[in-house]
Amino acid sequence: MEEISSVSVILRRNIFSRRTEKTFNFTESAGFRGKAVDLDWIVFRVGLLSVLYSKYKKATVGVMITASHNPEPDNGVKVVGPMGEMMEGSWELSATELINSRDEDLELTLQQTINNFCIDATWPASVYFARDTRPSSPMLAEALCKALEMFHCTVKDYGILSTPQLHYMVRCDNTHGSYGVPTEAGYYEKLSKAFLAIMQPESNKGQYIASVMIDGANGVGALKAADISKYLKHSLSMSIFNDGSHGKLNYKCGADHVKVSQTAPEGVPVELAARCLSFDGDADRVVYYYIDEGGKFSLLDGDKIATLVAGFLNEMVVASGLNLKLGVVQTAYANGSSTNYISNVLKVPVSCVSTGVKHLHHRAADYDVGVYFEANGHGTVLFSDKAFNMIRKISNAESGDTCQKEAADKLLSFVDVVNQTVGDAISDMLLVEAILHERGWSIQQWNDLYNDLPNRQMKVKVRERTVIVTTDAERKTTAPAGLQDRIDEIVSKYPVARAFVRPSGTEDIVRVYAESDTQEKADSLACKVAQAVYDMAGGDGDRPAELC
Ligand code: 16G
Ligand code: MG
Repeated sequence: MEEISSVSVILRRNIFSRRTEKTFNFTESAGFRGKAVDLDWIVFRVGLLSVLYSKYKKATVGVMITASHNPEPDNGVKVVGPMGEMMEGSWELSATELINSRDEDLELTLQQTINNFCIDATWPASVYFARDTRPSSPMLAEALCKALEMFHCTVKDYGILSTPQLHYMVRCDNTHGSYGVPTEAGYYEKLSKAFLAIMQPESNKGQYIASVMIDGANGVGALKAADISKYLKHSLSMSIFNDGSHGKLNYKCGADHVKVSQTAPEGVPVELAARCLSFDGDADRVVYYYIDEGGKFSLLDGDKIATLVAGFLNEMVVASGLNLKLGVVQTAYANGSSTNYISNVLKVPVSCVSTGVKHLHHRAADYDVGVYFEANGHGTVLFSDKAFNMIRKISNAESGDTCQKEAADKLLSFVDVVNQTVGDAISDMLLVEAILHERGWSIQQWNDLYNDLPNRQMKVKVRERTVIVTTDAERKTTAPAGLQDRIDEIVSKYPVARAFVRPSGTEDIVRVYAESDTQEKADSLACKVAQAVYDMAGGDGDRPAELC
């Protein structure tokens, strides 16, 4: 590929040359993240990577510039596969090598990637990209463009989009429109048409059917929620707060802040019993919450959404007379009560996989209807082609059971409300609202389905977090030696308790999760496990005891 030699020319001019000795890891879930000021050369290299990935896949791929829920000075970049999925696992090593190769070796590393993956270099690459609202994102988008320009590939710059919107665009292009139209209007029209078919606002004499208060995390989700609201007529009234007009991105607001702190965000005048929700910085996560009459804050996280969605869809599948395998996929962070509820009340199969969207997405694809959610609010539903075709057949049948046909018609609308490419705060919000409407439930009734076990998350700073090695979908550790026994011993002293630790994929820390029957016990358990990690895995800085 002769274009590869122009890469060296650029680097010789010291533009986008590697500026640090530090090694960057391609985290399997998040691509590359770091301080935005250090990232232009990384984004340039990810641009090169995306071109090769597109040639390898012989399809359009996407590049998203965002650091999601991380603070505003951070940024990041990730590659989106042709159907909106994460990049293949087999490419992670090459991605890491490409980013870490010295400038003088970059040409060779690119060539090796081409050889390793038997890439047809003549295939015309196609890369779609977008960015979130961070001030550093335009500068990084320029670095990306510089890489793409060298390869004469088809490039589409969508400007500012939510992460799931970009995933949607890429899939639309590769399915030649059958998934939807690859424009923002196409996205809003698809989702809103399906939502309106369920909500039928025309029957409500000009009154709003449902209303929500949205914390936009001062990010892209606030802008896009305002955009889609124009398509939703009187089906949903949205009051949007933290819209980026003054506050800082993700600062004391947003889905991650609310989930981790288990408190309402700043900037949202949470009203009694009102349905409130928070998006994260790139709008691929959503969590709900409300304040009850006793003034208590209740959080409805990804687990609550998963149970709501799985329970409803399961009933609809049965009502359509279809024999489809529906299952839920969670991670170790799923609250024990939710797993219990799914298995024992809904009687739906549930699997547990490692943290990170790609693991959940992959496992969900094993089901005809796969519902996956991380407790942090990231998730979606996958309908297999088989499921879609069977639902459509019942819906299109000229004769047959009218109740089954009605259920199938409705299910088809639900299929279109969902962004199946990846978790999508806006689409998930519409999904939840549609189900609550169908059920006639308030947020409190939804919350009352089961009670979460009190839980606590903590972070422990260690010298080298990779000394922690996990197994069994991160629920147990195999290294350092003795740590798991110590955790088991601690956990055994608490009632209905569970705890696990894992190295973060996005921060230089070890995460601790604990749950028990009271908040005090969950806090105390988390603290004891954190201390064990600190003592046995090379703690650095403040001992967790000081934080407890
Ligand atoms: C990333 C992942 C998210 C995961 C989180 C865990 C994607 C798109 N995002 O944000 O799924 O929950 O990392 O972060 O895969 P942690 O490893 O720092 O706990
Ligand atoms: Mg996100």
